Amino acid sequence: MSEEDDIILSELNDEELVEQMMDDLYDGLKEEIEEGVNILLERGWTPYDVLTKALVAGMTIVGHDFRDGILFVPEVLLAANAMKGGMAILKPLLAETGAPRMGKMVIGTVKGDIHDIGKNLVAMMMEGAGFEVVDLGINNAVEKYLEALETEKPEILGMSALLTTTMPYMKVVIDTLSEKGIRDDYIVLVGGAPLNEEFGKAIGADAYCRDAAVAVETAKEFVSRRHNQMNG
Ligand code: B1M
Repeated sequence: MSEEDDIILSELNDEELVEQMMDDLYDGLKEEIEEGVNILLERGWTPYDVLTKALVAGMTIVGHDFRDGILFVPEVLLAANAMKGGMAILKPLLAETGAPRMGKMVIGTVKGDIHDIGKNLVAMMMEGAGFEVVDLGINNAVEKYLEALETEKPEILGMSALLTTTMPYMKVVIDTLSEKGIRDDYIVLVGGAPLNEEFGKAIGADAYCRDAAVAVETAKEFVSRRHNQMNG
């Protein structure tokens, strides 16, 4: 039995446990991540803190080593799978706030891009804040967005891209909305690690959202602004 096997997560203090969870996420150990999430929740951590301080922080380390060629796709997929295990526990808790209905959002990762963890997080947090969310998943062509906008009639369109090669596709979607004369019917929010504020502006989005919390705040702000405009 290796030393690793001897670690009993519940016996670690919070700091040690979070560090161990980062190692476990790195190693793609889904069950251990699920156990760690449950322990932190039992200790009174808020779901949001567990999400950001343990899971997202752990995934950032994975991202760095992926970039530097220390980790490869199979390992990162395992880490992503472990992260999703933890997120599945947190999802109902984040959605349980009983917040009044704020509005509706259609969200999806753009064509050519299969990264979905950040998008899923945004969807979870939006639901937690009282938004109804229609998640189109990954690899969405402009037609998919248009179809969903027509059938779901949301206030907000959210798009996610994690690759420098796929982020320009957001402009394709926004330009198509403009060509059809429906651009201003929606609040268009964009996000993803390689984006920035300048890019959001350049492609004609209403706002770039750095993270899920900012997405929620921005969505609330734009929706209330729009309601005020309609009432005034
Ligand atoms: Co990929 N990958 N990946 N990957 N991957 C990155 C993005 C990369 C930066 C890694 C690196 O080199 N450091 C790099 C992109 C480089 C670039 O374009 N400049 C990269 C690459 C190169 C690739 C492949 C090309 C690798 C290959 O095959 N050679 C390939 C591409 C596949 C494709 O999409 N066509 C690939 C594949 C994969 C996996 C499948 C192995 C896996 C994805 C699993 C999954 O998502 N189900 C994966 C992962 C996990 C990553 C990293 C390590 C982590 C991404 C993540 O989940 N982060 C990533 C490194 C990194 O980003 N540092 C990397 C955690 C998540 C919570 O953060 O997604 O940024 P994030 O979301 C945040 C905000 O950005 C924001 O809020 C979220 C929550 O706070 N946000 C939004 C995101 N979307 C939003 C939408 C909004 C608002 C806010 O709408 C309103």
